[in-house]
Amino acid sequence: MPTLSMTEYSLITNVTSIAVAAMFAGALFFFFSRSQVAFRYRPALLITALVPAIACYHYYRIYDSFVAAYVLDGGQYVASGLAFNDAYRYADWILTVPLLIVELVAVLALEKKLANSLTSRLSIAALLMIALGYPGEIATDAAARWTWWTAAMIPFAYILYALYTEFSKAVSTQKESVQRLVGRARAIILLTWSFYPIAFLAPEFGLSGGQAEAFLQIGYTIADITAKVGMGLYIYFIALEKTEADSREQGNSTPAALAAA
Ligand SMILES: *C/C=C(C)/C=C/C=C(C)/C=C/C1=C(C)CCCC1(C)C
Repeated sequence: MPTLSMTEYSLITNVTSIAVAAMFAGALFFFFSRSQVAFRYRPALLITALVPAIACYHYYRIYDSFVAAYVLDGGQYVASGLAFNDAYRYADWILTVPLLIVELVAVLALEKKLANSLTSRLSIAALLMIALGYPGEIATDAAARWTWWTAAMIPFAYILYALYTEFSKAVSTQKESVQRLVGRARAIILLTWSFYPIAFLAPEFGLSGGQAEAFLQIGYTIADITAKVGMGLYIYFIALEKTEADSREQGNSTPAALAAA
């Protein structure tokens, strides 16, 4: 573990601590908002709640593991000898990244065959992407890091490609307001998910020591909050919008009828 300045250490611990709170709040919010949407969209919101719930647990472990890995020594934070367990992050991603795909497909209530095919192909690609990234994350030599990075970029490119081609076709039959919201949810995926492979390469671009550590930990954490809670909000908006549209089609207008539709 690289030596950290007081500022680097407190930035990392504060941001990971905020992540515990944000993930907890997101999980509660999405869980209880299920009652506002029609039955067919509730499984999507349940998954949307599970993602930050899983991440809340892992951020609690990340925070603890990080604090234990350092001791204050002469105005600086130096390695305590206890290892910081980076695997919590990857354990979290391997569960939550496929679930993020599942929630996005589920909320669209697409035709079953298409939904199953999109979900299975994209979540397998997500699993592969994380599994191939991990050996690179823990490797110390540049050649190994670049090799695993390149391997993980293939399923990553496939996911983005499918989201911008097949997925567009799949949502083209939906209401315009829904298409717009789906477009924003997809933009969140493109922007936040692209941050990870870039941050991963920070050491290759000359960042080192405490600076690289702070950049990576803070960057991953902010991207995680946006990709899970920020994206979750769009899933919630899509579910609300579709509930309203479905119910208008059926001629209902009271809020109770909307939620029961
Ligand atoms: C909530 C957590 C999310 C959305 C995590 C997403 C992670 C990625 C998109 C990671 C991608 C990577 C590559 C494309 C190559 C290098 C290795 C990774 C795993 C950092």
